[in-house]
Amino acid sequence: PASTVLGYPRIGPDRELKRALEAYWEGRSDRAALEEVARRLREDTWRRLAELGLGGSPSNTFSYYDHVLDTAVLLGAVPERYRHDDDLTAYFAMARGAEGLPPLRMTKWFDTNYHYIVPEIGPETVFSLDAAKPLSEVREARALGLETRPVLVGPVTFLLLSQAAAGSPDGFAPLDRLDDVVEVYGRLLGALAAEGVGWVQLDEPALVADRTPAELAAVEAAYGRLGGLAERPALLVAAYFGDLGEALPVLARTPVEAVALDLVRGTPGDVGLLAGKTVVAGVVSGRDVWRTDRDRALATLRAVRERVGRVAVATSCSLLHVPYDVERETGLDPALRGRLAFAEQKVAEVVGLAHLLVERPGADVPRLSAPQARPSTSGARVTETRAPEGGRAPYAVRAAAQAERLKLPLLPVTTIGSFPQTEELRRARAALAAGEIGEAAYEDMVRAEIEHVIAVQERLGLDVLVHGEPERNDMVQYFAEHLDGFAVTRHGWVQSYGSRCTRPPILHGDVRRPEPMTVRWARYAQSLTSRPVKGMLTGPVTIVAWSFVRDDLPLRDVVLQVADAVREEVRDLEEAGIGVIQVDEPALRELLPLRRAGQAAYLEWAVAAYRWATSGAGDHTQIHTHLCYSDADQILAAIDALDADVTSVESARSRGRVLAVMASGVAGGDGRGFGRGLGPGVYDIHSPRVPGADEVERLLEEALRVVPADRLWVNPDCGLKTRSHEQVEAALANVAEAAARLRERHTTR
Ligand code: THG
Ligand code: ZN
Repeated sequence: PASTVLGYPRIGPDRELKRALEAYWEGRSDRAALEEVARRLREDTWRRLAELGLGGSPSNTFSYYDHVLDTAVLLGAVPERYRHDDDLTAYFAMARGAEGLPPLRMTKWFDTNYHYIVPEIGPETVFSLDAAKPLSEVREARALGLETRPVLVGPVTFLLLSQAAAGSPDGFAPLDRLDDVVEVYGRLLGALAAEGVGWVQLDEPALVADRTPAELAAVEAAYGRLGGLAERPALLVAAYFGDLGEALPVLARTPVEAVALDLVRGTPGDVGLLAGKTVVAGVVSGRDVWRTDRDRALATLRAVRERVGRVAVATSCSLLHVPYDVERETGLDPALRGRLAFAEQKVAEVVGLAHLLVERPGADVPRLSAPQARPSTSGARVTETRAPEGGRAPYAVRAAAQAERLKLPLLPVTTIGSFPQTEELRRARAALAAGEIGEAAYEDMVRAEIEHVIAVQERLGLDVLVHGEPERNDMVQYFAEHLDGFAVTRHGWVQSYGSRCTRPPILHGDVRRPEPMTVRWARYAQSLTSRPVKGMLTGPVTIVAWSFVRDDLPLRDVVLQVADAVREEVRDLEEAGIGVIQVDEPALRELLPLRRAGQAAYLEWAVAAYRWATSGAGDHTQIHTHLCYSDADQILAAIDALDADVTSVESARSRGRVLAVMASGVAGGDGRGFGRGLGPGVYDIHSPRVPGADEVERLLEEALRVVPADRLWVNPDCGLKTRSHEQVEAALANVAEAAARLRERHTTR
């Protein structure tokens, strides 16, 4: 049977695209150079997939920035303000902004760590077909002797992920434009058919979340119409990241030729309804780095084949979310490496399973993993021995103890944790990793940076200081490097957005903290000042959300193991005399199940894990937390339930809303709302702009209308890592001045 993957990484095995993009953006190279790197990456991918023996290769999975943005361009949905004679200039303006022009919003692609650009669709948006990209990729592959299947975001998912353009009338939703959009997709299918394209893949992951009857009816109408076209390629609708559920019978009724199911996260369900179509069975996970259990995958494939007849073997979703090649990770423990599969290995698994499914005796079958013997686990360590309730004393008791110990002024000023990472430090860290400099030389630099950062904060008059995190590259990577049970990779880059990537650590065993992870630097920073220095930790949900996680334990148990390690770190920081400890949970919302049915249970254990991590702290230790969401209002009750003494929420884009909800009492559900400290961001660190003291003062006055003065904190809206030292110092000076002015007025009144 056929074998395929739903998509492939595009950043390049050595992040070639990242480098090419950044050179182009900085004016160090031209368009021709960027296009050549891109063309080479596509060629390498197609050739590699063919070499590995894959039956059907996708095309149009490449992107200069984001595939949702590409779809907007394909449909002519470029907002007026971004239009430009040069198409690439317009494209990058939407993605990154331009002089005086902010970019389109960016948000997470379902429950992954990939971020897409949110298209703007209004009642007046004029759609027009621009098929250049998919057509040229088809031709490019054909020139290499390869036929490909263009991949497109499907019309329903595209519109559901779009936002209503500013000025749209109340009640307008982008999905209202489905007929117009489907008309353009229809013309595209005609153009692809004329080009001789046999199959097209339309991605509809939005169908694995809860959908209304009206939305399902729209799906049926759209695919009925596309399926009814006389001139078109065969249609494969791909619905991944979960179960199709009630959308499966809907798709079954449409004339599409094939449906791709995610059989790793979802189940075959009513797959029999798809008899007569090809089922593209996603049995090799595109979301994790584990080798596929061959026997289980084969059993699933056979069961599906029995009910539908025609089956193709595939990945569960695009391989965009995994790194390229585990063979390059020569530094990994070979026993662990043997259990891992990155994109290349997953393609080989798909091909091997397709061979096995036809039981061709003696066929040259690439060796797939036997069911892996996992190291013995004591995974239930936390859960079996105690139900982590993690309650602290009532807030009033804690607040009194903390006030007595910390003696903070009204409207205390602090920052979120990181300070700018200097190029010098980044280079030193690389040199340390390469063995070019010694540990001692590196640590001297870290100490010097901490001294600098503490001195700056004292000079600016901040009240709760931070050490600036110069020793950390990425916060999750840092903790993974210091915890047992994690491995980190050298080349395992995964695209996060545009040119940005992370190397998700691999959580493969029981998590234990062999020794303190952050205490030394916190203690050093505290030794330099009489003001309180905040200890900085990452919360258990976030550490897990931004890693590849073992799949032999419930996620909840894994998170609780990490919570145990964080709890030990909190205790050691406290013992070292650190009076304020921030435990960030920016990814709390990220793991929220796509369907409502699972959300309450998730939030319950996620909050319990956080409380377990932090509740070992004494009353006199002040726990802070920080969350990075503009759409935090979805989970405000859960944020409240974290029970942190001080909560800062990134609110640059939705200040009013977040503040209102937090102060109104809706969050707590008990009429008291956030009855604890609250720090709405007053400096948008995502922009190079330095806010004036007057502006910050106005924002604080606004906040004071809903938050009592004795609970309001003054802080930027996120970490300062991506800004320059100059910008940060200028901005923080203004923030401190605004706080001082208000403090004056509030105490003399
Ligand atoms: N760390 C991790 N995951 C994350 C974030 C993070 N996921 C969500 C969000 N933050 C994603 N945002 C970013 C922001 C910046 C970068 C990556 C993801 C980034 N990466 C560097 C790059 O691509 O050049 C490489 C960083 C490194 O050297 O480790 O700038 O903060 N885990
Ligand atoms: Zn943040």
